[in-house]
Amino acid sequence: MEKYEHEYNAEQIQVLEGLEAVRKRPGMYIGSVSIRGLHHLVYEIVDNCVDEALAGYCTQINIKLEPGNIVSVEDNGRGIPVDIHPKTKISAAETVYTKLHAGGKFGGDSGYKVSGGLHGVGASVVNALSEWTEVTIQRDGGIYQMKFNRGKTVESLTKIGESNKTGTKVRFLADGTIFETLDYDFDTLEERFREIAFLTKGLKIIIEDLRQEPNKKSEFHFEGGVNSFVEYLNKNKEKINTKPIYIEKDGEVPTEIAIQYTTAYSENIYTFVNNINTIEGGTHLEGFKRGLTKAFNDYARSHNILKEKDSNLQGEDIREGITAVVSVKVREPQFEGQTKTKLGNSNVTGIVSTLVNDALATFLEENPSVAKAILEKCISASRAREAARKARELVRRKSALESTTLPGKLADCSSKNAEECEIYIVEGDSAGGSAKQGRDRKFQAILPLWGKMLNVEKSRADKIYNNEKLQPVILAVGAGIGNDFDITKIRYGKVIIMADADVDGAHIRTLLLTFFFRYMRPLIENGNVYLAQPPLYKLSKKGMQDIYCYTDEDLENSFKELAEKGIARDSVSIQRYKGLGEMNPEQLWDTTMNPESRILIRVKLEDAVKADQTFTMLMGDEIGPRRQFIEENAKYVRNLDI
Ligand code: 28F
Repeated sequence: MEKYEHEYNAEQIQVLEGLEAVRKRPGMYIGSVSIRGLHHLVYEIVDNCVDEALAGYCTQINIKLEPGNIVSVEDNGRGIPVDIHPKTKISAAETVYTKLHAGGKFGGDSGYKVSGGLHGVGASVVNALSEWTEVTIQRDGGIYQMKFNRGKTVESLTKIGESNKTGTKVRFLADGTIFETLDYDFDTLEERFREIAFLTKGLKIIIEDLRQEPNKKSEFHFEGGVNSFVEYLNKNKEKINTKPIYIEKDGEVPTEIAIQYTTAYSENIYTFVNNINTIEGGTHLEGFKRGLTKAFNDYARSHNILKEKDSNLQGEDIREGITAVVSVKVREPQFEGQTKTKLGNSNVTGIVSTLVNDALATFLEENPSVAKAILEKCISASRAREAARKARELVRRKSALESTTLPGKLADCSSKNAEECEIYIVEGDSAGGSAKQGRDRKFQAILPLWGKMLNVEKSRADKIYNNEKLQPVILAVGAGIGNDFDITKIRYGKVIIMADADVDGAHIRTLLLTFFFRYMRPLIENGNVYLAQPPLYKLSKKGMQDIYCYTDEDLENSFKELAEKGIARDSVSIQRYKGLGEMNPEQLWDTTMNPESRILIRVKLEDAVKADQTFTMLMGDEIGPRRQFIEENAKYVRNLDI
């Protein structure tokens, strides 16, 4: 320990050790030191502003990305208290910035902290991981400021002026020796702040990117709260109830819910606890589903829509086509699950289900035409489910008769070790033929697709089971679909879509991705889905080894390299590949299938909200947005991140 630190009192030394721990193992506090961890710093600071908004004192947050990757966050709340703590002899504000978990300590009992990131570690962690931090507070008639370097106080809180306003402003430069990058992604931050604004009714959030010209600026302010969120999610869908059903209640577990049915078949329920997206669901989601199922069944019974002989509608029937946002505030949330995004607090289930049941019962009584429209859809969903069950059984029985569960067109691999196995899904028989001959049959299986295209956005499960194009895919992957999908049963570690680099290829790619997204989502979440990347060009010249180019940029670079070797552009012949079928088996192996030399793009699911919107738009009815998307994204297919 350095000498001067002995001059501080014991408590102070502990503080310094605390923040040293953060710098030693940053991943423990912010997850990682990648761009995700970097963004986490911003979220931690903004969360403190949101807490102040939830307490009822802050109406606006301004976030700026300044040149040099400095982040500035400002709120118009009460300002962090500046009075001196009698025990530590330092100001409350400095304590918040230098004491590990100061936020958490003030939480729970005092009830102050309800918002907060996954790690909920607060401002001191941001301070510890920043080259410098500067905090300016307006409060009690004054302007106060303090400064830190890598978590250590450089200037204690000092009054630097007078002011009759209140608020807190923090500027920091993340530590470049800790983070892999300091290059914040505006779109990612913007998306998160939009979400926070939806979840915090009335709060205005402004984010600006001043790092380059032209500057960017987005402003989010939703008086409708989660209602506006649901309208945003459904903006490209055809609605059944034009105005979302809104449920709100304060109390032990403050809850805000919006529900809107669409004519689509998928179920989109987004749940949040203290503004954190609980991707794995949990007790609040259970409560919501329970209340929803009960309210609709009770209404259907009492209005004789379900007759005495009819069995109850099942939850999944009632959730067909639903878009809902469920936001709860829980004082001491217990997060469980693989990614700690599943709410565990067991009292929440009953509270939410009672609220949803009561509120919906009232709503349905008061809005009989909406009730009727939704129930009609539920009933036809229930019939379709029954048909799907029969179709599924038929598929099972048929495959049992054929004594193999595998489709006839599949050229399977010899290995049975799913981890090393790959399946190439190929459109067209000629490309399928080349792929079959070119592959390494030990671990590579080929499934050529044929038959009529089905738009899964517009079809229910029974049609999908029976579709001649998708059925072989389901059987080959071997893990079922929908609620029955079981990722532990997949027969291949890599599911690779191989399609031409043209419009038809893009179509089949989109169709299959939509299918995987809607019916085998864990496959995407788990990172098992890939896109093969066939070359666009071949350069050849007598006596020179052929060069394959995968993009136009690749092509230009190759020409440059050749020029350096004294080979002129017009002395080489360029072949532009229009389809996979133009390649012979060896070429296909060398360029697209050989693990040593191929390029595979792994399909990631970073943001389910975005993916849902994209698929709805790409496969849905509205033509305008689709055309716009294709025009905007045509050039960027290489970085496909759904
Ligand atoms: C740009 C970042 O951090 N804003 C904050 C407050 C307001 C209070 C507070 C914060 C409670 C007991 C410490 C004020 N007056 N923006 C921010 N605004 N923290 S952080 O209190 C924190 C603890 O002492 C605040 C009365 N109660 C709370």
